[in-house]
Amino acid sequence: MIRTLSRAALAAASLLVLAAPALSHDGHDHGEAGPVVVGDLEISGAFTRATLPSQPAGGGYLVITNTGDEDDRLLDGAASFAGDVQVHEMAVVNDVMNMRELADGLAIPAGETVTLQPGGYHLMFMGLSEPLVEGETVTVTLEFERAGEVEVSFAIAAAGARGAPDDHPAHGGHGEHEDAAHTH
Ligand SMILES: [Cu+2]
Repeated sequence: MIRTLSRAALAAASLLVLAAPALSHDGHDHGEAGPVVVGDLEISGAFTRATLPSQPAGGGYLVITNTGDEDDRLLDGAASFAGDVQVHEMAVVNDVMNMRELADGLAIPAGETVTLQPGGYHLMFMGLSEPLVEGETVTVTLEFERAGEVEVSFAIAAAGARGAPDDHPAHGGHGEHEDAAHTH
């Protein structure tokens, strides 16, 4: 297909300026990558959180802006440090906030910004092969329906970083915790 690349590039460039300072945390910024542009998508603020050796899964968080005229969709992901990467949402089931996989992916509507964050939509790194260590970075390949595949660097923040109220490295037992609730 033919795209108006110059227009997309201009739009992406202006967004980069706006998005760059949007996220900050306690110092360990040295490994954090800048915004990534793929097709009409601009991806920024990607981070995950340090895990305990006993933690089977970790959450991934990022901001995705669709600067184009066509809807896109985050379908899937892959990472060398995890057995699987899934797209999850939080949902209330039987009065309990829990998470579930979005089998059809997550819509990234044209002209809109979708934020994956603690307590909301997020990536789930299933079957961690090693603990995630604060201050390091990991690379995750994301697959979008239209924009295709893109590699994104995720900064590893402290366990419980960025203020999610239910966010602490528990070992399970209460369903609201997205990092501990997985058994599959
Ligand atoms: Cu999850």
